[in-house]
Amino acid sequence: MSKAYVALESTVIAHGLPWPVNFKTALAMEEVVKREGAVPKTIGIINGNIKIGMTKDELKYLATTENVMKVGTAEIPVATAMKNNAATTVSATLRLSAREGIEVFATGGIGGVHRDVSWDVSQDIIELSKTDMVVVSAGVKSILDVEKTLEFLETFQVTVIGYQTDSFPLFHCRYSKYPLNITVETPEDIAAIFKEKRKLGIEGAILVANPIPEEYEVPYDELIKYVEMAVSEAKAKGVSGKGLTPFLLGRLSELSDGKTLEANVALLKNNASLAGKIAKALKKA
Ligand code: PSU
Ligand code: MN
Repeated sequence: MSKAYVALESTVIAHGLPWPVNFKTALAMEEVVKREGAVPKTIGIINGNIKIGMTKDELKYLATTENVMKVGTAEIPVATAMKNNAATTVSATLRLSAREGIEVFATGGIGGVHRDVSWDVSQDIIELSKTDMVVVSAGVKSILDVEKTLEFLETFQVTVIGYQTDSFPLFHCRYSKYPLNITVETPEDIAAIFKEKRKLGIEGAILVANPIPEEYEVPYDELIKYVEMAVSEAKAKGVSGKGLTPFLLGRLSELSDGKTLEANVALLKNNASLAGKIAKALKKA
């Protein structure tokens, strides 16, 4: 591929953010990527058709339509065969965009190991271990069991790199008590590491952990209080499976009076910006 492309996912639009913030953020992320001189491609499935890049109307359709499936890689063929509308998670977006030769992808935070449930581990991690891509995230969502998620990433040989930080960022806040082994300072360094990984035939993604801009972060202690409340509510209500992450993100926003929602939008744009820079750097060297 000759242009510097950046893939964007659609689960955050259909299930991660409320209307109209979802639609506005989808457009804003594309704008940010363009401003960096790269080309955004938001991935989704409409009436069974895989979209690599969506029109404004298609983005609006996914942002407003009821009964949009949330698909990981495992459910992609179901959505296409059944002619469904589907939003792609990190795993599905990785798989579909890599097929098109795209090398950089911006999301908010990857899925991982959930807290306080017997077993809920996202497909995202397995896909990251298999598919070549630079994935820019603001770390792991604060609603997850961060320690277990980091260990899973390690087990599955995902290269995790902090961007200008040596502490693993927690999505809504910049720091956690978990240190990172690897830190880089520039988009060019990330591009160089990705190229080397490809050259050596080491498959899988590089997960770039990019902390939320300081002015938007929610203080750790406050955040954890909301997370614990939301997780225990989910447990009491029996929320599980694909509905769990959207439920928790929604409750955090209510409990924090919209602070976590504002933070989520800010980190998404910040990740789109870094992804654009990395995509450009990959084309230069
Ligand atoms: N980033 C956000 N909001 C989101 C997500 C990422 O800012 O909603 C989505 C991604 O699509 C990710 C999914 O793959 O959350 C994780 O879902 P689960 O925990 O069910 O695997
Ligand atoms: Mn899950």
